Amino acid sequence: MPIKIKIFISFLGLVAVSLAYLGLKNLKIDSNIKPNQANINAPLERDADWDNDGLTNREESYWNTDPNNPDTDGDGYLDGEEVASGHDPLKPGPDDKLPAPEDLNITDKVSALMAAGYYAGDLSTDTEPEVYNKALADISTEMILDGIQTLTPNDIDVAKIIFSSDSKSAQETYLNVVGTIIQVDLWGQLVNEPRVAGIKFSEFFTENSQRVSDGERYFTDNTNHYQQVLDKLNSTPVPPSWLDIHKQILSNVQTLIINHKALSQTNEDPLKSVLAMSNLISVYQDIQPTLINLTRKIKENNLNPPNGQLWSLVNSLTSGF
Ligand SMILES: [Ca+2]
Ligand SMILES: [Ca+2]
Ligand SMILES: [Ca+2]
Repeated sequence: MPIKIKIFISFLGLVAVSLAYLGLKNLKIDSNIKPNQANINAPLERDADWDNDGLTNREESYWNTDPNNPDTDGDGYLDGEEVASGHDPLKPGPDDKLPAPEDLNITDKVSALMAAGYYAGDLSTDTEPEVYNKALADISTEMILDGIQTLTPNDIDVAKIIFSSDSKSAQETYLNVVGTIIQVDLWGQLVNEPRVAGIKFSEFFTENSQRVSDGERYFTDNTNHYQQVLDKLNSTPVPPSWLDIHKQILSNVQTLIINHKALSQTNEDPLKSVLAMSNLISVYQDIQPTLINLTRKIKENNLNPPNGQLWSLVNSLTSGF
C-alpha cells in the first residue's frame, strides 16, 4: 500500500477516535451551548436555510444565531456574510472581527458543532445510522477544511525576498548557503521527526504533567528552530532563476513552523494537533520533490553541488534525470 494512503487511513482513524473521544467527554459537560429551539422542532431540516442568509440551520445552531432572522445582531449584514467575511454575527459592527483563521480553536469548534448536531437530533443515540453518519462525516469534513486553512502557510511574499544575480558564482553562493541549511538544520531533524514526534505527541495524553511539559518543550523548541531556519533563508540573497525552488523551500519550512506550533499547543486544541501531526508525517515526503528539483537544476545549469554526504546521496538518487 502506498505510504500516503496508509497515512490517510490512519489519519481517518485518528479523526474517528478523536470525535468519539470528544463526543463522550464534551457533550456531557458542555452545558453552555444552548439547544436551538427551531432545530429541535425540525431536526431533518438541518441543511435548509430558512432565512436565506447563507447559513444552514445547523450552521446557525453552531453560531448560535437565529435561523429565522437573516441579521441576528441587526448590524445591517446577513449572518452568512458576516461569517464568510470573518465578522461576528452576534455582535453588531463595526468592532466585530472574529479571531484570525490561524487562531481558530478547532477542538472548540468541533465540540460546538457536535453539540449543535446532538441538540438538532442528528447525533443522539436514537438517530438513524444514516443521518448520524452523515452528520459525523460533515463535521469531519469541516474539521479537515479548517485544518487546511489554519495549518497551511500563506503564499510567499516575493517583495520580502532579497535577490542576487544569475551569474554562476551567485548561484553557487546561494547553493552553498541553502545546501548547508538543508543538510545541517533540516535533514537530520526530519529523518528522525516522524518517529520522535509521534512519541512526544503521545506524551500529551499521559496526564502526567512532567511528560506533558516535555512534549510541549519539544514542539516549542522545534518551532523556534525552524523559525531560525526561516530567518536564515529570508536573509539569503536569491538568484532570480531560483525563485520557484526558493519559494518551495520557504513554504516547506513555514509548514514545519505552523504545525510544530500547533503541536506545542496540544492541550488547548488537541484536534488541531491531530491534523498537525498528520501534516508533519507527510512534510518529510513533501520535501523530497524540492530536493529533486534543486538537484535537477544544479545539473541543468552545470553548477558545482554543495559539499556533503546528503548531496552525494541525492545526486546518486537523481542520476537518471
Ligand atoms: Ca439561515
Ligand atoms: Ca440567521
Ligand atoms: Ca456583526
